[in-house]
Amino acid sequence: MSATPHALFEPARAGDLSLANRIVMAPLTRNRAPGAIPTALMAEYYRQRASAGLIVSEATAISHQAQGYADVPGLYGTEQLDGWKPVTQAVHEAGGRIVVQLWHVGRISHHSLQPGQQAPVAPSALRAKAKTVLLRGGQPEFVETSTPRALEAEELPGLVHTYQAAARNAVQTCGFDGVEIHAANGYLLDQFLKDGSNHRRDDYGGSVAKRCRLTLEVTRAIVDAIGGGRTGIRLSPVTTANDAHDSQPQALFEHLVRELAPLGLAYIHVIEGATGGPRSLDDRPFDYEALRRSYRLAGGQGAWMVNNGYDRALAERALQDGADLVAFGRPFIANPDLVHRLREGAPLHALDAATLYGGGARGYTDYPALGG
Ligand code: 8OZ
Repeated sequence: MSATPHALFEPARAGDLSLANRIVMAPLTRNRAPGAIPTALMAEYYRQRASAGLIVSEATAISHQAQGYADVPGLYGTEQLDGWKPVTQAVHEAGGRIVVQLWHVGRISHHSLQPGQQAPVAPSALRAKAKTVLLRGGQPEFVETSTPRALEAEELPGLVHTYQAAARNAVQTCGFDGVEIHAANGYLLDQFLKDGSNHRRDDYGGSVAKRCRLTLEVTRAIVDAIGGGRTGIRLSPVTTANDAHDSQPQALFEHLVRELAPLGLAYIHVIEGATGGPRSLDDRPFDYEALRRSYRLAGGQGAWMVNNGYDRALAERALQDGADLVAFGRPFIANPDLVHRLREGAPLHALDAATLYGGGARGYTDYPALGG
């Protein structure tokens, strides 16, 4: 399956989804949903970027407890569900595809964002050496995360059900083409996967198999509700984000993808290296090819989506080396027509870091398309 140099711009499949090209807009947190309700401005933002083969929405909280940042959207209240409808409609009208990223932050939260101002939840009561973002007078403010409480084993079936309900609502009510399970970047599922954050002694901690259990239960429940062909998952084996750490990531993630293989997922989305940072880390080596091989040898047929610091040349090489889809993050912020620009070899606009998190149209929907 050797890809041609132009494969990036050719149609592809990811499970049930037919994509116009192999360029994916990665999930990007933008904090522009006051009250967790998606806005008309968000519909415009995503519509502008609909020439991506697939858009993965910004991380979206599956419950109030899942919230960890100011003004990020949710998928649990009627107004939130209604707010997403114009977003998916806008992307579809522009010929695009969009899945929603299902998010529970776990311990990466602040008690002021939690129901009843309570402690955030986590596999174990270990505070992350990490910050979250509150908004003060509309300006982002970085604050230390709060100390979490450990989830009781009896709470976990309800949590799985919450993920499942969000997935069902996403597809049936909001019109999303599918969902991406956020199991990366040091959030709840990644906290359960990795032994730096999971010190449990029950069936959800200890061995690799037990630490994978919650992520697999969530994935199976979602597959039961909406089908594997509409379900993707995002993993970050060695990211440094949010104090994530595991002593043996290769064994952990190879086990996980082998267990995911029979579920018929649309895609596996892998962040290579440190999220938004270096693609390889001397002190956290990882063999991504071996990971993909483990998945394929176990019968996994989902699209293999790679992410982190890609440009066109690197993306084409990745496709030749066996990846199916390439996710671009920050370049999509300042270049709504990124697909066109990559195809033409046109220069890319630089993003304005000051308008990344929070605010309105400035630095959000006012980046120009070429000739537009
Ligand atoms: C940047 C700021 C806040 C959240 C992630 C959802 O890293 C995020 C995120 C990124 O996955």
